[in-house]
Amino acid sequence: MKAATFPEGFLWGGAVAANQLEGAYQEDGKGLSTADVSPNGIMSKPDFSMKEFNLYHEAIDFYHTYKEDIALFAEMGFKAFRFSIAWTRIFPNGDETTPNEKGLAFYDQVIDELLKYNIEPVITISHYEMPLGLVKDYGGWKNRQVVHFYERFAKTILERYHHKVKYWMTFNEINVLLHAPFTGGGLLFEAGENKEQAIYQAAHHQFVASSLAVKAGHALDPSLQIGCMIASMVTYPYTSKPEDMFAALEQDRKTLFFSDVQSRGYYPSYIKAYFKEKGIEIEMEAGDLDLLREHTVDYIGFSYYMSFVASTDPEHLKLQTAGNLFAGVENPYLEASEWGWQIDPIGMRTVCNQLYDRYQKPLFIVENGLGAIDQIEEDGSIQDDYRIDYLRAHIEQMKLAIADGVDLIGYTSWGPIDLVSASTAELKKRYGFIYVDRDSNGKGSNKRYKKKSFSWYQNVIATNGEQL
Ligand code: BGP
Repeated sequence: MKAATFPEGFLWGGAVAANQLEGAYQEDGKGLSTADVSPNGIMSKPDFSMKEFNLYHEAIDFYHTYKEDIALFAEMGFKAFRFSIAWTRIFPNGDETTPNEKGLAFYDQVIDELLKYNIEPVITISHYEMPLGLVKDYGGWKNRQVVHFYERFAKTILERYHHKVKYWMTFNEINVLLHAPFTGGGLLFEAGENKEQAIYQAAHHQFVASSLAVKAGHALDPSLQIGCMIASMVTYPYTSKPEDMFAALEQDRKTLFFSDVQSRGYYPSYIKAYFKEKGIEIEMEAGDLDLLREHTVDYIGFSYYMSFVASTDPEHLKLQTAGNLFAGVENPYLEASEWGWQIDPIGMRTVCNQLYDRYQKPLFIVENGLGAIDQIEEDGSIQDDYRIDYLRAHIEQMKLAIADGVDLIGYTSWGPIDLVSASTAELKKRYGFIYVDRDSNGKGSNKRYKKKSFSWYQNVIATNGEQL
């Protein structure tokens, strides 16, 4: 094993998203978001009538418990905490010209609470939600006007917090737009509409919006670090058949296309060839391509949960497994979580190397973790050794990636406190070091308990990853 250590100042911590933990979905002037009409998670059809029970509405009530929750993160020794700002707390319908002061006041308090403990706030500007008003009145990200509403939102929070917050991300898992277009872009389709055309047009609008946010942030302070964030989806060929290898490469390009544009600043030739083949034409305004080229991201943020497999053999294609947002071909060498996500720590080292080879920019792993069912014992303890094993194995591979020469600046594991899942809208799928007594029906005391992994992670951070 190569000798490796984590650099000093490595950003250990946890990551969450507003809609998955805040609750208080109509408090202090907040408007409805796409998450508020998605009771069954991001892959399901929205319920505009809002008749179905929606766990996101109350979530784990972080809006009211942030102080005690942040105190627990501080006890674990967090150096960083990644969270998103609910767009609808700041611009309830999305197209207002003045922000909602009460919404900003909430994030003032969250940020100050983090700084009190020397925890670096890391902000995702948009994480899997947008104002429902922008969907109903404008058609979501299909519409160019949404770029300007996003720009106003991004500028508002950048101006307010740039003195206190150095690390930003423009869109969570931007590539998920291809797989969950309503969650990723507020997109709904008419019968017969060319979906791919609409999705890539929306992606272009998000790229422009992302560059405008980078531009605005750097104008305020050139030392701000503004990154992209992709759901990494490294793909293995099922066999060494050259056809399988090429299929894997093509599948990876569906992900890397997004970081290519955001980090290199131009549309790669392979996607132009693909657009040509499919008859996809992207409408652009004069100056768009300059903007993309001039305002690229400072670092590559990504989530990593699992790897994927590609095959061209119809027999192999039948071997499906569940996964982060879409099913794929099962990998016979890997075990899977209770939700069918295949566990592959070495894949994380591979992704780190691939992304660093490709972009030569700092990497930030901003999500990783194991969603599992936890049991409270009679003495109130939660023995989540399976979670510790998962995290340990991944952190070991991160260490090796650093030894490989990768510039990795931080690791924020997903859901340090149990929260509502994005893909299935459940609370029984838990990621936390902190257990929340609330079930998928919203029942329970909402009390917090420390799991066994709590003190384990505390020691990992205290020893800067030396003791796993
Ligand atoms: C990512 C999302 C997160 C998060 C995580 C875990 O795709 O960025 O919001 O929820 O996956 O997924 P899930 O909650 O479905 O288990």
